Amino acid sequence: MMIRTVSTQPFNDQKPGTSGLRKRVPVFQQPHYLENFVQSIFDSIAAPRGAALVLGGDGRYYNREAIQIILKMAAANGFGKVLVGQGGILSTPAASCVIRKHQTFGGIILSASHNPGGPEGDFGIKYNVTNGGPAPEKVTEAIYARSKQIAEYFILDAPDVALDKIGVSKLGDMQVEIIDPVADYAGLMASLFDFGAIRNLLASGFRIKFDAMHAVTGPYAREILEQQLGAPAGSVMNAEPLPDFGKGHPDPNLTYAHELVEILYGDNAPDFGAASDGDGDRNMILGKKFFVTPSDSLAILAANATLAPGYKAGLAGIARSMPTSAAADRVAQALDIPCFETPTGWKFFGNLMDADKVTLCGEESFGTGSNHVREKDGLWAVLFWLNILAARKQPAENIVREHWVKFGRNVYSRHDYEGLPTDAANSLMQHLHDSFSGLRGQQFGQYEIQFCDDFSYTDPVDGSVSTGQGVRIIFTDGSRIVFRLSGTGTEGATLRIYLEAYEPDIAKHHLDAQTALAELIRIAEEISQLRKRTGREKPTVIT
Ligand code: G16
Repeated sequence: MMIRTVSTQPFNDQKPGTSGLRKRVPVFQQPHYLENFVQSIFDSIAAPRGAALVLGGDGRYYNREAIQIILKMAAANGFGKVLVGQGGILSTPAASCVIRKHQTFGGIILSASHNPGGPEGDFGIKYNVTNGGPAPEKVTEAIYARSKQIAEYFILDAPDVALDKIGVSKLGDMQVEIIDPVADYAGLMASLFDFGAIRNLLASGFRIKFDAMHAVTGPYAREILEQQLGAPAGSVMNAEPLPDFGKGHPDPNLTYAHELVEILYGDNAPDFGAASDGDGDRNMILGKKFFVTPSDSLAILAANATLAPGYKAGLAGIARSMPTSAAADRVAQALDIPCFETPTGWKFFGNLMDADKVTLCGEESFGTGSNHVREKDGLWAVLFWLNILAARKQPAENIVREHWVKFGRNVYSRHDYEGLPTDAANSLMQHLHDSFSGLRGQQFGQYEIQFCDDFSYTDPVDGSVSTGQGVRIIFTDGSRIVFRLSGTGTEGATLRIYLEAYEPDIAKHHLDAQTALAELIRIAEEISQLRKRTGREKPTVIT
Protein backbone atom coordinates (compact mmCIF):
# COMPACT_ATOMS: atom_id res chain seq x y z
CA MET A 1 0.00 0.00 0.00
CA MET A 2 1.31 3.39 -0.97
CA ILE A 3 1.41 6.63 0.98
CA ARG A 4 0.28 9.45 -1.23
CA THR A 5 1.41 13.05 -0.66
CA VAL A 6 -1.36 15.38 -1.80
CA SER A 7 -0.74 19.05 -2.56
CA THR A 8 -3.35 21.33 -1.07
CA GLN A 9 -4.10 24.95 -0.27
CA PRO A 10 -5.23 26.36 3.06
CA PHE A 11 -8.88 27.14 3.81
CA ASN A 12 -9.22 30.30 5.83
CA ASP A 13 -12.13 29.19 8.02
CA GLN A 14 -10.76 26.29 10.05
CA LYS A 15 -10.69 28.01 13.42
CA PRO A 16 -12.08 25.66 16.08
CA GLY A 17 -14.97 27.14 18.09
CA THR A 18 -16.12 26.39 21.64
CA SER A 19 -15.78 22.68 20.91
CA GLY A 20 -13.91 21.80 17.72
CA LEU A 21 -14.54 22.69 14.09
CA ARG A 22 -18.23 22.67 13.18
CA LYS A 23 -19.48 23.40 9.67
CA ARG A 24 -22.22 22.38 7.30
CA VAL A 25 -21.76 18.94 5.72
CA PRO A 26 -21.22 20.39 2.19
CA VAL A 27 -18.34 22.46 3.56
CA PHE A 28 -16.67 19.32 4.92
CA GLN A 29 -17.35 17.51 1.64
CA GLN A 30 -15.29 20.00 -0.37
CA PRO A 31 -12.16 18.33 -1.77
CA HIS A 32 -9.30 18.45 0.81
CA TYR A 33 -11.36 20.25 3.50
CA LEU A 34 -11.46 17.46 6.09
CA GLU A 35 -8.01 16.23 5.07
CA ASN A 36 -6.46 19.68 5.61
CA PHE A 37 -7.86 19.89 9.13
CA VAL A 38 -6.85 16.35 10.05
CA GLN A 39 -3.30 16.93 8.76
CA SER A 40 -3.22 20.19 10.74
CA ILE A 41 -4.09 18.19 13.86
CA PHE A 42 -1.40 15.59 13.17
CA ASP A 43 1.19 18.28 12.39
CA SER A 44 0.42 20.12 15.64
CA ILE A 45 0.21 17.40 18.26
CA ALA A 46 3.67 15.88 17.80
CA ALA A 47 2.55 12.31 18.49
CA PRO A 48 5.46 9.85 18.67
CA ARG A 49 5.70 7.32 15.82
CA GLY A 50 3.54 4.29 16.58
CA ALA A 51 1.22 6.20 18.94
CA ALA A 52 -2.38 5.05 19.43
CA LEU A 53 -5.53 7.06 18.82
CA VAL A 54 -9.25 6.64 19.53
CA LEU A 55 -11.70 7.44 16.73
CA GLY A 56 -15.49 7.58 16.66
CA GLY A 57 -18.45 9.85 16.28
CA ASP A 58 -22.13 10.35 16.91
CA GLY A 59 -23.19 8.55 13.73
CA ARG A 60 -24.39 11.64 11.94
CA TYR A 61 -24.34 11.99 8.15
CA TYR A 62 -20.74 11.82 6.79
CA ASN A 63 -19.46 10.01 9.93
CA ARG A 64 -18.49 6.82 8.11
CA GLU A 65 -16.86 8.55 5.15
CA ALA A 66 -14.85 10.78 7.49
CA ILE A 67 -13.70 7.79 9.54
CA GLN A 68 -12.31 6.06 6.45
CA ILE A 69 -10.38 9.21 5.46
CA ILE A 70 -9.00 9.73 8.96
CA LEU A 71 -7.93 6.09 9.30
CA LYS A 72 -6.00 6.23 6.03
CA MET A 73 -4.39 9.53 7.05
CA ALA A 74 -3.49 8.17 10.50
CA ALA A 75 -1.79 5.18 8.83
CA ALA A 76 0.11 7.49 6.48
CA ASN A 77 1.18 9.72 9.38
CA GLY A 78 2.85 6.94 11.33
CA PHE A 79 0.27 6.08 14.00
CA GLY A 80 0.59 2.52 15.28
CA LYS A 81 -2.97 1.78 16.28
CA VAL A 82 -6.46 3.26 16.15
CA LEU A 83 -9.32 2.07 18.34
CA VAL A 84 -12.60 2.67 16.50
CA GLY A 85 -16.11 2.31 17.91
CA GLN A 86 -18.09 -0.37 16.04
CA GLY A 87 -19.96 1.19 13.12
CA GLY A 88 -17.91 4.36 13.70
CA ILE A 89 -19.95 5.06 16.84
CA LEU A 90 -18.59 6.48 20.10
CA SER A 91 -20.42 8.97 22.27
CA THR A 92 -18.24 11.88 23.35
CA PRO A 93 -18.00 10.74 26.99
CA ALA A 94 -17.38 7.13 25.88
CA ALA A 95 -14.53 8.33 23.64
CA SER A 96 -13.05 10.13 26.63
CA CYS A 97 -13.45 6.98 28.71
CA VAL A 98 -11.71 4.83 26.06
CA ILE A 99 -8.78 7.29 25.67
CA ARG A 100 -8.21 7.16 29.43
CA LYS A 101 -8.73 3.44 29.92
CA HIS A 102 -6.52 2.39 27.01
CA GLN A 103 -4.06 5.24 27.63
CA THR A 104 -3.93 6.31 24.01
CA PHE A 105 -2.11 9.45 22.90
CA GLY A 106 -5.42 11.14 22.13
CA GLY A 107 -8.56 10.79 20.09
CA ILE A 108 -10.61 12.31 17.31
CA ILE A 109 -14.34 12.75 17.88
CA LEU A 110 -16.69 13.42 14.98
CA SER A 111 -19.73 15.36 16.06
CA ALA A 112 -21.50 18.68 15.84
CA SER A 113 -23.14 17.85 19.14
CA HIS A 114 -26.73 19.07 19.36
CA ASN A 115 -26.74 20.69 15.89
CA PRO A 116 -29.01 18.97 13.33
CA GLY A 117 -27.45 16.43 10.94
CA GLY A 118 -28.12 15.18 7.41
CA PRO A 119 -26.76 16.12 3.98
CA GLU A 120 -27.51 19.81 4.61
CA GLY A 121 -26.99 19.61 8.37
CA ASP A 122 -23.85 20.08 10.43
CA PHE A 123 -20.73 18.01 10.87
CA GLY A 124 -17.83 18.51 13.23
CA ILE A 125 -14.45 17.25 14.32
CA LYS A 126 -12.42 17.78 17.44
CA TYR A 127 -9.22 16.52 18.93
CA ASN A 128 -9.02 15.25 22.51
CA VAL A 129 -5.72 15.02 24.35
CA THR A 130 -4.16 12.29 26.50
CA ASN A 131 -6.27 13.03 29.58
CA GLY A 132 -9.37 12.29 27.47
CA GLY A 133 -10.51 15.89 27.39
CA PRO A 134 -10.96 18.44 24.61
CA ALA A 135 -7.71 20.00 23.44
CA PRO A 136 -6.93 23.16 25.41
CA GLU A 137 -6.78 26.52 23.63
CA LYS A 138 -3.04 26.43 23.02
CA VAL A 139 -3.49 23.19 21.04
CA THR A 140 -6.55 24.37 19.08
CA GLU A 141 -4.72 27.59 18.27
CA ALA A 142 -1.73 25.63 17.00
CA ILE A 143 -4.06 23.53 14.82
CA TYR A 144 -5.67 26.67 13.43
CA ALA A 145 -2.29 28.30 12.76
CA ARG A 146 -1.17 25.18 10.91
CA SER A 147 -4.39 25.07 8.85
CA LYS A 148 -3.54 28.50 7.49
CA GLN A 149 -0.18 27.34 6.15
CA ILE A 150 -0.78 23.78 5.11
CA ALA A 151 0.56 22.81 1.68
CA GLU A 152 0.27 19.01 1.66
CA TYR A 153 -1.23 16.05 3.46
CA PHE A 154 -0.50 12.33 3.61
CA ILE A 155 -2.96 9.53 2.95
CA LEU A 156 -2.63 5.80 2.41
CA ASP A 157 -4.00 4.38 -0.82
CA ALA A 158 -5.94 1.46 0.60
CA PRO A 159 -9.39 -0.14 0.53
CA ASP A 160 -11.91 0.93 3.18
CA VAL A 161 -11.81 -0.72 6.60
CA ALA A 162 -14.83 -2.85 7.65
CA LEU A 163 -16.25 -0.86 10.58
CA ASP A 164 -19.08 -3.13 11.69
CA LYS A 165 -17.28 -6.24 12.90
CA ILE A 166 -15.48 -6.25 16.23
CA GLY A 167 -11.86 -7.33 15.81
CA VAL A 168 -8.39 -6.33 14.69
CA SER A 169 -7.18 -5.66 11.15
CA LYS A 170 -4.25 -3.96 9.46
CA LEU A 171 -4.16 -0.80 7.41
CA GLY A 172 -0.63 -0.59 6.02
CA ASP A 173 1.56 -0.91 9.12
CA MET A 174 -1.17 0.40 11.42
CA GLN A 175 -3.48 -1.76 13.50
CA VAL A 176 -7.20 -0.94 13.47
CA GLU A 177 -9.18 -2.36 16.38
CA ILE A 178 -12.95 -2.19 16.14
CA ILE A 179 -14.27 -2.12 19.72
CA ASP A 180 -17.67 -2.42 21.37
CA PRO A 181 -18.57 1.27 21.81
CA VAL A 182 -20.64 0.65 24.96
CA ALA A 183 -18.72 -1.91 27.07
CA ASP A 184 -15.94 0.22 28.62
CA TYR A 185 -18.35 3.07 29.34
CA ALA A 186 -21.02 0.83 30.87
CA GLY A 187 -18.38 -0.75 33.10
CA LEU A 188 -17.29 2.66 34.33
CA MET A 189 -20.89 3.65 35.14
CA ALA A 190 -21.41 0.44 37.15
CA SER A 191 -18.33 1.30 39.21
CA LEU A 192 -19.67 4.77 40.12
CA PHE A 193 -23.34 4.19 40.93
CA ASP A 194 -25.39 1.85 43.07
CA PHE A 195 -26.87 -0.25 40.27
CA GLY A 196 -28.54 -2.54 42.83
CA ALA A 197 -30.48 0.34 44.40
CA ILE A 198 -31.48 1.72 40.99
CA ARG A 199 -32.59 -1.76 39.90
CA ASN A 200 -34.79 -2.00 43.01
CA LEU A 201 -36.25 1.45 42.37
CA LEU A 202 -37.17 0.52 38.80
CA ALA A 203 -38.56 -2.84 39.92
CA SER A 204 -40.80 -1.06 42.44
CA GLY A 205 -42.86 0.53 39.66
CA PHE A 206 -40.92 3.80 39.40
CA ARG A 207 -41.28 4.68 35.72
CA ILE A 208 -38.68 6.46 33.60
CA LYS A 209 -38.51 7.73 30.04
CA PHE A 210 -35.20 8.50 28.37
CA ASP A 211 -35.18 10.26 25.00
CA ALA A 212 -32.10 9.41 22.92
CA MET A 213 -33.40 11.78 20.21
CA HIS A 214 -32.32 9.31 17.46
CA ALA A 215 -28.75 10.12 18.37
CA VAL A 216 -25.77 8.33 19.82
CA THR A 217 -27.02 7.50 23.33
CA GLY A 218 -29.65 5.02 22.09
CA PRO A 219 -27.38 1.93 22.30
CA TYR A 220 -25.82 3.12 25.57
CA ALA A 221 -29.16 3.82 27.26
CA ARG A 222 -30.72 0.58 26.06
CA GLU A 223 -27.82 -1.46 27.40
CA ILE A 224 -27.53 0.34 30.75
CA LEU A 225 -31.11 1.39 31.57
CA GLU A 226 -33.05 -1.48 30.00
CA GLN A 227 -30.63 -4.45 29.97
CA GLN A 228 -28.54 -3.87 33.08
CA LEU A 229 -30.97 -1.92 35.29
CA GLY A 230 -34.17 -3.60 34.19
CA ALA A 231 -36.23 -0.63 32.98
CA PRO A 232 -39.04 -2.04 30.82
CA ALA A 233 -38.42 -2.16 27.06
CA GLY A 234 -39.53 1.13 25.56
CA SER A 235 -38.28 3.19 28.49
CA VAL A 236 -35.69 4.45 26.01
CA MET A 237 -37.43 6.27 23.17
CA ASN A 238 -35.99 7.30 19.79
CA ALA A 239 -33.25 4.78 20.52
CA GLU A 240 -32.08 4.11 16.96
CA PRO A 241 -29.19 6.43 15.98
CA LEU A 242 -30.00 7.88 12.54
CA PRO A 243 -27.66 9.89 10.28
CA ASP A 244 -30.16 12.78 10.24
CA PHE A 245 -31.45 12.21 13.79
CA GLY A 246 -34.88 11.51 12.30
CA LYS A 247 -34.85 15.09 10.96
CA GLY A 248 -34.90 16.32 14.54
CA HIS A 249 -32.75 18.76 16.43
CA PRO A 250 -30.96 16.61 19.02
CA ASP A 251 -30.69 19.29 21.68
CA PRO A 252 -32.12 18.20 25.02
CA ASN A 253 -34.01 21.29 26.12
CA LEU A 254 -37.65 22.25 26.58
CA THR A 255 -37.96 23.41 22.98
CA TYR A 256 -36.29 20.66 21.00
CA ALA A 257 -37.04 17.66 23.26
CA HIS A 258 -40.74 18.53 23.16
CA GLU A 259 -41.82 14.93 22.52
CA LEU A 260 -40.39 13.91 25.91
CA VAL A 261 -41.63 17.10 27.57
CA GLU A 262 -45.19 16.36 26.42
CA ILE A 263 -44.97 12.88 27.95
CA LEU A 264 -43.62 14.15 31.28
CA TYR A 265 -46.21 16.94 31.45
CA GLY A 266 -49.08 14.75 30.17
CA ASP A 267 -51.60 12.44 31.81
CA ASN A 268 -50.17 9.32 33.43
CA ALA A 269 -46.68 10.82 33.23
CA PRO A 270 -43.68 8.71 34.23
CA ASP A 271 -41.86 9.61 37.47
CA PHE A 272 -38.65 10.73 35.83
CA GLY A 273 -37.60 11.85 32.36
CA ALA A 274 -34.29 12.65 30.74
CA ALA A 275 -32.82 13.30 27.33
CA SER A 276 -29.38 13.49 25.83
CA ASP A 277 -28.02 15.19 22.74
CA GLY A 278 -26.40 14.21 19.42
CA ASP A 279 -23.11 13.02 20.90
CA GLY A 280 -24.30 12.07 24.38
CA ASP A 281 -22.58 14.69 26.49
CA ARG A 282 -25.58 16.90 27.34
CA ASN A 283 -28.53 16.04 29.55
CA MET A 284 -31.92 17.39 30.48
CA ILE A 285 -33.54 16.23 33.72
CA LEU A 286 -37.31 16.26 34.24
CA GLY A 287 -39.46 15.21 37.15
CA LYS A 288 -43.18 14.61 36.76
CA LYS A 289 -44.40 17.96 35.31
CA PHE A 290 -41.19 19.56 36.54
CA PHE A 291 -38.06 20.88 34.83
CA VAL A 292 -34.72 20.90 36.64
CA THR A 293 -32.47 23.67 35.35
CA PRO A 294 -28.95 22.47 34.53
CA SER A 295 -27.54 24.93 37.07
CA ASP A 296 -29.77 23.53 39.82
CA SER A 297 -28.96 20.00 38.69
CA LEU A 298 -25.23 20.59 39.25
CA ALA A 299 -25.90 22.05 42.71
CA ILE A 300 -28.18 19.16 43.69
CA LEU A 301 -25.76 16.49 42.46
CA ALA A 302 -23.02 18.20 44.49
CA ALA A 303 -25.17 18.44 47.63
CA ASN A 304 -26.14 14.74 47.38
CA ALA A 305 -22.94 13.36 45.88
CA THR A 306 -21.99 11.11 48.79
CA LEU A 307 -25.14 9.02 48.16
CA ALA A 308 -23.40 7.56 45.09
CA PRO A 309 -20.66 4.99 45.79
CA GLY A 310 -18.19 6.65 43.40
CA TYR A 311 -18.39 9.92 45.32
CA LYS A 312 -18.74 8.54 48.86
CA ALA A 313 -15.47 10.13 49.94
CA GLY A 314 -16.80 13.61 49.14
CA LEU A 315 -15.83 16.21 46.57
CA ALA A 316 -12.50 17.99 46.17
CA GLY A 317 -14.22 21.01 44.65
CA ILE A 318 -16.79 22.13 42.11
CA ALA A 319 -16.35 24.11 38.88
CA ARG A 320 -18.95 25.87 36.80
CA SER A 321 -18.77 28.03 33.70
CA MET A 322 -19.22 31.75 34.31
CA PRO A 323 -22.76 32.01 32.86
CA THR A 324 -23.94 29.04 34.97
CA SER A 325 -25.90 30.12 38.06
CA ALA A 326 -24.20 30.41 41.43
CA ALA A 327 -26.42 27.67 42.96
CA ALA A 328 -23.38 25.36 43.04
CA ASP A 329 -21.30 28.03 44.80
CA ARG A 330 -23.72 27.93 47.74
CA VAL A 331 -23.32 24.17 48.03
CA ALA A 332 -19.53 24.47 47.82
CA GLN A 333 -19.60 27.05 50.59
CA ALA A 334 -21.74 24.79 52.79
CA LEU A 335 -19.40 21.86 52.12
CA ASP A 336 -16.38 24.09 52.69
CA ILE A 337 -14.81 23.16 49.35
CA PRO A 338 -13.59 25.47 46.56
CA CYS A 339 -15.78 26.52 43.64
CA PHE A 340 -14.13 27.67 40.40
CA GLU A 341 -15.69 29.92 37.77
CA THR A 342 -14.34 29.22 34.27
CA PRO A 343 -15.16 30.46 30.75
CA THR A 344 -17.73 28.56 28.70
CA GLY A 345 -16.28 25.35 27.27
CA TRP A 346 -15.61 22.00 28.87
CA LYS A 347 -11.93 22.28 27.95
CA PHE A 348 -11.45 24.76 30.81
CA PHE A 349 -12.29 22.10 33.42
CA GLY A 350 -9.55 19.67 32.33
CA ASN A 351 -6.65 21.25 34.21
CA LEU A 352 -8.71 21.60 37.39
CA MET A 353 -9.67 17.92 37.30
CA ASP A 354 -6.15 16.76 36.43
CA ALA A 355 -4.83 18.74 39.41
CA ASP A 356 -7.49 17.19 41.68
CA LYS A 357 -8.92 20.59 42.46
CA VAL A 358 -12.45 19.65 41.43
CA THR A 359 -14.58 16.51 41.25
CA LEU A 360 -17.84 17.81 39.73
CA CYS A 361 -18.23 20.33 36.90
CA GLY A 362 -21.24 21.78 35.18
CA GLU A 363 -22.56 24.29 32.70
CA GLU A 364 -25.89 25.94 32.14
CA SER A 365 -25.81 24.53 28.58
CA PHE A 366 -27.15 21.17 29.83
CA GLY A 367 -23.72 19.81 30.66
CA THR A 368 -22.70 18.05 33.86
CA GLY A 369 -19.84 15.70 34.56
CA SER A 370 -17.07 14.65 36.88
CA ASN A 371 -13.47 13.53 36.93
CA HIS A 372 -14.49 9.99 35.83
CA VAL A 373 -13.82 11.23 32.26
CA ARG A 374 -12.80 14.60 30.84
CA GLU A 375 -16.00 15.39 28.95
CA LYS A 376 -19.44 16.24 30.17
CA ASP A 377 -21.58 13.16 30.32
CA GLY A 378 -25.32 12.93 29.67
CA LEU A 379 -26.08 9.36 30.81
CA TRP A 380 -23.80 9.75 33.83
CA ALA A 381 -25.99 12.65 35.01
CA VAL A 382 -29.13 10.56 34.49
CA LEU A 383 -27.66 7.67 36.48
CA PHE A 384 -26.52 10.06 39.23
CA TRP A 385 -30.08 11.38 39.51
CA LEU A 386 -31.51 7.85 39.56
CA ASN A 387 -29.02 6.91 42.30
CA ILE A 388 -30.14 9.92 44.39
CA LEU A 389 -33.82 9.20 43.74
CA ALA A 390 -33.29 5.57 44.79
CA ALA A 391 -31.51 6.63 47.98
CA ARG A 392 -33.84 9.46 49.00
CA LYS A 393 -37.08 7.82 47.87
CA GLN A 394 -38.63 11.21 47.04
CA PRO A 395 -39.87 12.64 43.74
CA ALA A 396 -37.37 14.79 41.83
CA GLU A 397 -39.50 17.91 42.35
CA ASN A 398 -39.43 17.50 46.14
CA ILE A 399 -35.67 17.10 46.11
CA VAL A 400 -35.30 20.36 44.17
CA ARG A 401 -37.77 22.27 46.37
CA GLU A 402 -36.07 21.05 49.56
CA HIS A 403 -32.77 22.16 48.08
CA TRP A 404 -34.18 25.66 47.50
CA VAL A 405 -35.51 25.80 51.05
CA LYS A 406 -32.06 25.02 52.38
CA PHE A 407 -29.92 27.10 50.01
CA GLY A 408 -32.31 29.65 48.52
CA ARG A 409 -33.21 29.61 44.84
CA ASN A 410 -30.99 30.98 42.09
CA VAL A 411 -33.77 31.76 39.63
CA TYR A 412 -32.27 31.30 36.20
CA SER A 413 -33.04 31.45 32.50
CA ARG A 414 -31.23 31.75 29.19
CA HIS A 415 -32.64 33.55 26.17
CA ASP A 416 -31.11 32.66 22.79
CA TYR A 417 -31.41 34.75 19.66
CA GLU A 418 -30.31 32.38 16.90
CA GLY A 419 -29.29 33.14 13.32
CA LEU A 420 -28.62 36.87 13.79
CA PRO A 421 -26.64 38.71 11.13
CA THR A 422 -23.06 38.67 12.45
CA ASP A 423 -22.73 42.47 12.08
CA ALA A 424 -25.83 43.11 14.20
CA ALA A 425 -24.62 40.75 16.94
CA ASN A 426 -21.16 42.31 16.97
CA SER A 427 -22.57 45.83 17.10
CA LEU A 428 -24.72 44.90 20.10
CA MET A 429 -21.70 43.50 21.94
CA GLN A 430 -19.64 46.57 21.01
CA HIS A 431 -22.41 48.83 22.27
CA LEU A 432 -22.35 47.01 25.62
CA HIS A 433 -18.58 47.46 25.89
CA ASP A 434 -18.91 51.12 25.06
CA SER A 435 -21.52 51.53 27.81
CA PHE A 436 -19.48 50.01 30.66
CA SER A 437 -18.29 53.19 32.33
CA GLY A 438 -21.70 54.90 32.14
CA LEU A 439 -23.58 51.92 33.52
CA ARG A 440 -21.73 51.54 36.79
CA GLY A 441 -23.87 52.79 39.68
CA GLN A 442 -26.97 53.27 37.53
CA GLN A 443 -30.36 52.33 38.95
CA PHE A 444 -32.84 50.28 36.87
CA GLY A 445 -36.10 49.81 38.80
CA GLN A 446 -35.20 47.88 41.94
CA TYR A 447 -31.73 47.00 40.60
CA GLU A 448 -28.52 49.00 40.90
CA ILE A 449 -25.52 48.07 38.74
CA GLN A 450 -22.46 47.29 40.83
CA PHE A 451 -20.04 46.65 37.98
CA CYS A 452 -19.75 45.43 34.39
CA ASP A 453 -16.85 43.79 32.62
CA ASP A 454 -15.88 41.33 29.95
CA PHE A 455 -15.03 38.13 31.82
CA SER A 456 -11.46 36.92 31.71
CA TYR A 457 -9.98 33.87 33.35
CA THR A 458 -6.54 32.93 34.54
CA ASP A 459 -6.15 29.18 34.76
CA PRO A 460 -4.96 28.50 38.33
CA VAL A 461 -2.98 25.47 37.17
CA ASP A 462 -1.00 26.64 34.15
CA GLY A 463 -1.51 30.41 34.39
CA SER A 464 -2.94 30.71 30.86
CA VAL A 465 -5.24 33.68 30.37
CA SER A 466 -8.49 33.71 28.34
CA THR A 467 -10.07 37.08 27.70
CA GLY A 468 -13.32 38.29 26.13
CA GLN A 469 -15.43 35.47 27.58
CA GLY A 470 -18.73 37.30 28.02
CA VAL A 471 -20.10 40.64 29.18
CA ARG A 472 -21.25 40.59 32.80
CA ILE A 473 -23.62 43.14 34.29
CA ILE A 474 -23.63 42.51 38.04
CA PHE A 475 -26.16 44.16 40.34
CA THR A 476 -25.62 45.09 43.97
CA ASP A 477 -27.91 42.26 45.19
CA GLY A 478 -25.87 39.66 43.28
CA SER A 479 -28.34 39.33 40.38
CA ARG A 480 -26.64 39.12 36.98
CA ILE A 481 -27.18 39.55 33.29
CA VAL A 482 -24.57 38.01 31.00
CA PHE A 483 -24.30 38.55 27.24
CA ARG A 484 -22.26 36.16 25.09
CA LEU A 485 -22.02 35.15 21.47
CA SER A 486 -22.18 31.39 21.01
CA GLY A 487 -19.07 29.63 19.72
CA THR A 488 -20.86 26.54 18.42
CA GLY A 489 -23.28 27.77 15.73
CA THR A 490 -22.63 27.46 12.01
CA GLU A 491 -25.05 30.08 10.63
CA GLY A 492 -24.71 33.79 11.41
CA ALA A 493 -24.41 34.57 15.12
CA THR A 494 -26.30 33.39 18.17
CA LEU A 495 -26.66 35.83 21.05
CA ARG A 496 -27.13 34.28 24.46
CA ILE A 497 -28.54 36.31 27.34
CA TYR A 498 -28.19 34.64 30.73
CA LEU A 499 -30.38 35.95 33.56
CA GLU A 500 -30.04 35.16 37.23
CA ALA A 501 -31.63 36.47 40.42
CA TYR A 502 -31.24 35.08 43.91
CA GLU A 503 -34.50 34.42 45.77
CA PRO A 504 -34.18 33.44 49.44
CA ASP A 505 -37.92 33.91 50.13
CA ILE A 506 -39.61 30.49 50.17
CA ALA A 507 -42.98 32.11 49.50
CA LYS A 508 -41.73 33.08 46.03
CA HIS A 509 -40.11 29.77 45.06
CA HIS A 510 -43.21 28.60 43.22
CA LEU A 511 -42.92 31.41 40.65
CA ASP A 512 -42.20 30.55 37.04
CA ALA A 513 -38.65 31.71 36.14
CA GLN A 514 -39.84 34.02 33.33
CA THR A 515 -42.20 35.78 35.74
CA ALA A 516 -39.60 36.04 38.49
CA LEU A 517 -37.02 37.39 36.02
CA ALA A 518 -39.35 39.73 34.09
CA GLU A 519 -37.68 42.90 35.39
CA LEU A 520 -34.16 41.65 34.57
CA ILE A 521 -35.31 40.57 31.09
CA ARG A 522 -36.61 44.07 30.47
CA ILE A 523 -33.35 45.63 31.70
CA ALA A 524 -31.30 43.30 29.48
CA GLU A 525 -33.28 44.38 26.42
CA GLU A 526 -32.97 48.05 27.34
CA ILE A 527 -29.24 48.07 28.09
CA SER A 528 -28.33 46.15 24.95
CA GLN A 529 -30.74 48.00 22.61
CA LEU A 530 -31.67 44.52 21.50
CA ARG A 531 -34.74 45.35 19.41
CA LYS A 532 -33.12 48.26 17.62
CA ARG A 533 -29.91 46.41 16.84
CA THR A 534 -31.31 42.99 15.92
CA GLY A 535 -34.90 43.70 14.87
CA ARG A 536 -35.99 40.76 17.02
CA GLU A 537 -39.03 40.93 19.27
CA LYS A 538 -38.45 37.73 21.18
CA PRO A 539 -35.89 34.95 21.70
CA THR A 540 -35.69 31.87 19.46
CA VAL A 541 -35.21 29.51 22.41
CA ILE A 542 -35.81 30.02 26.11
CA THR A 543 -34.31 27.56 28.58
C1 G16 B 1 -20.08 22.93 23.76
C2 G16 B 1 -19.06 23.01 24.85
C3 G16 B 1 -19.69 23.45 26.13
C4 G16 B 1 -20.43 24.76 25.93
C5 G16 B 1 -21.44 24.60 24.81
C6 G16 B 1 -22.17 25.88 24.45
O1 G16 B 1 -21.00 21.92 24.06
O2 G16 B 1 -18.44 21.76 25.06
O3 G16 B 1 -18.69 23.57 27.09
O4 G16 B 1 -21.07 25.16 27.09
O5 G16 B 1 -20.78 24.16 23.66
O6 G16 B 1 -21.27 26.74 23.88
P1 G16 B 1 -21.75 28.06 23.16
O7 G16 B 1 -22.53 28.82 24.19
O8 G16 B 1 -20.47 28.73 22.76
O9 G16 B 1 -22.64 27.68 22.00
P2 G16 B 1 -21.43 20.86 22.98
O10 G16 B 1 -22.42 19.99 23.68
O11 G16 B 1 -22.00 21.66 21.85
O12 G16 B 1 -20.17 20.16 22.60
